[in-house]
Amino acid sequence: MKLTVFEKSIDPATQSMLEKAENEGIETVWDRYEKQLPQCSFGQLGICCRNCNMGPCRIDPFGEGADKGICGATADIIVARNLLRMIAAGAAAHSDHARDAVLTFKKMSEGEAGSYGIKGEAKLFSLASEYGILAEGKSREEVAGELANALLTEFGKQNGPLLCTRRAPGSRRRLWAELGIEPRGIDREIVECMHRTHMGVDNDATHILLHGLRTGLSDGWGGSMIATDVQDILFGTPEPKKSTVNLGVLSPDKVNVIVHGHEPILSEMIVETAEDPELLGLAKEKGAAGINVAGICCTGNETLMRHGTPIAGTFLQQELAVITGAVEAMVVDVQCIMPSLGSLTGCYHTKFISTSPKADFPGTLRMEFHEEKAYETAKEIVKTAVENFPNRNLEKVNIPEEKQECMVGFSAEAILKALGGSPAPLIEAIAGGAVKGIGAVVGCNNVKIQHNYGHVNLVKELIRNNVLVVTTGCNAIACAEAGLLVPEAAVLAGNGLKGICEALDIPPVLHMGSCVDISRILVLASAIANSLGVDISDLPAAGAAPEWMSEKAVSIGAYVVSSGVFTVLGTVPPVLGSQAVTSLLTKGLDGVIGASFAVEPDPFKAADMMLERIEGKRKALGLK
Ligand code: XCC
Ligand code: SF4
Repeated sequence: MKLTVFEKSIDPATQSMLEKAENEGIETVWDRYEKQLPQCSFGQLGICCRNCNMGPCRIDPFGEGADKGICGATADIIVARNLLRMIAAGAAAHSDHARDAVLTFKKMSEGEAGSYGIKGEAKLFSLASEYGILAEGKSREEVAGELANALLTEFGKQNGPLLCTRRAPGSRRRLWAELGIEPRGIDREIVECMHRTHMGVDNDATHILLHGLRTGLSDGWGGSMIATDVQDILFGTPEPKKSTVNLGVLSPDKVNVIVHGHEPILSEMIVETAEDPELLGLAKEKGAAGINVAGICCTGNETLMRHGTPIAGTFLQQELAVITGAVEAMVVDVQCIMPSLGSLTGCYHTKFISTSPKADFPGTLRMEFHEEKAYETAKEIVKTAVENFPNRNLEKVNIPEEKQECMVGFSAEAILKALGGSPAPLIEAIAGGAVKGIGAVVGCNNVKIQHNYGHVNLVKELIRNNVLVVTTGCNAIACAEAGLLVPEAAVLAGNGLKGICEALDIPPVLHMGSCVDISRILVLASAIANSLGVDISDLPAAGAAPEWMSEKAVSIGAYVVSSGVFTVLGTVPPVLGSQAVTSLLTKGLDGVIGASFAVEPDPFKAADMMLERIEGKRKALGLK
């Protein structure tokens, strides 16, 4: 099977770079995908186990061969354990990111993170009071220090519940408590996943999955929420602003520096140093017209939301950015960074710079990033990029024209502000039927789905049916590329939603940030539910991850559903090898926590499922 560039992506910029790659004989993620086909069906079904060295074991899905592992583990047990390990990895990724943000915050409060400060003072004080810290008579730094310690405690706590869960409606919290899935400590839940899945520990699928929900909750209402909060204090809470996206944001005559990964701790500093007069002078000396910083994946979303820094692309466009031949430095931290970038950058002049003490890749220039010398290191990194500018091979340069305007920066705070201070106008619009409900559409790209096809069509279908969409992560970037994040996109919305967007001058699709910022969606949903006096599961809302691929997305799915939001997955998780697990996830959960998963690769059908759920919730609330 050989896919054409048009089958690989719906995005013209992506298609043209894929053509360039073919012409230059450069391998991309799609080529490697084709070489993996057909993919292992034991893996796809989730029925292979390597959790001990009597194995590996696999279950015969046709019921002819082995129906148990050597220890006696059934397909149900193996599938559930494998899923729990995915949740653990995803929750760990988000929460360890959060831990680093808090540690930076703590160092900042002690005056040991020179270049960082407090840009979100209001958030500092509101969070401090939420954590019971008295601010009176204390300096900002003292309050920050106490808050940092309180936040760090959330990671190592033995007994819950995590304090952020107090933001959830009371009925939801009581349900979690009754089910015994209130998250206790962030690290504790993740460690317990590893313990339970060790050979011969937890061997009941339902029991295993309930802990999966608890671990997910420790991410959504713990790690991710803390990451968002602390980053807002350090860098400011996002507010609406304009920017541009897609590969066309790369500059033909400026030094292009790409920040890729997830932690704004790094990308914030890079953005700042790009305005350093000394570096700008050096750029001029090297024949460049300036320094252009552009993002990829969620670290890009972070700087986009706070500074309007342009975004060069989604997860599946990371290699294509290098293939433009116009990138002087690809600077990465953690998560979603393809190790292929090492050999790929070797084919161009691009410097591949890894910065995280935790993450290295083949072929990188290592420039480890530490808070104490953040500005200096960032400056060194950008200087390396500037000095690389003369090595750009003009014959290899081809930057796609496509770049799209977008309006971003819709934190929960910004949305409430746009509504005039309370969710009341939105609730009225929902009650009156102008807005049918809210769709949260998030998540990655996945080569198994035509790039951006799932994202863009699902979202278009929702807004056409008067569902206001909130988005984060790569879905947000995909929507931006398709021109859905501008107020003018209201013409694609149904009449009711269109009227609201025009009145408020907002897009029908609101960019709420990076993947850890799905916590902002939880906060917004709670604010709406609380002001109606209902549970989140009563709201006319539904979620989707049309092209998800990462383990983080599995953790997200676990906490979104546990928070009461029906969620449609566009790619099939590796669970179909167990009837019991599949039916629990897609049906059984509904009776337990008021929401469940569905799997539907076709975005139009997925939209229908979400609309049906939204209609059902409207009816239950007595809305027409
Ligand atoms: Fe990664 Fe967050 Fe997925 Fe995009 S969406 S591919 S996780 S960057 Ni979260
Ligand atoms: Fe096989 Fe059981 Fe060991 Fe898994 S834990 S590898 S099923 S013996």
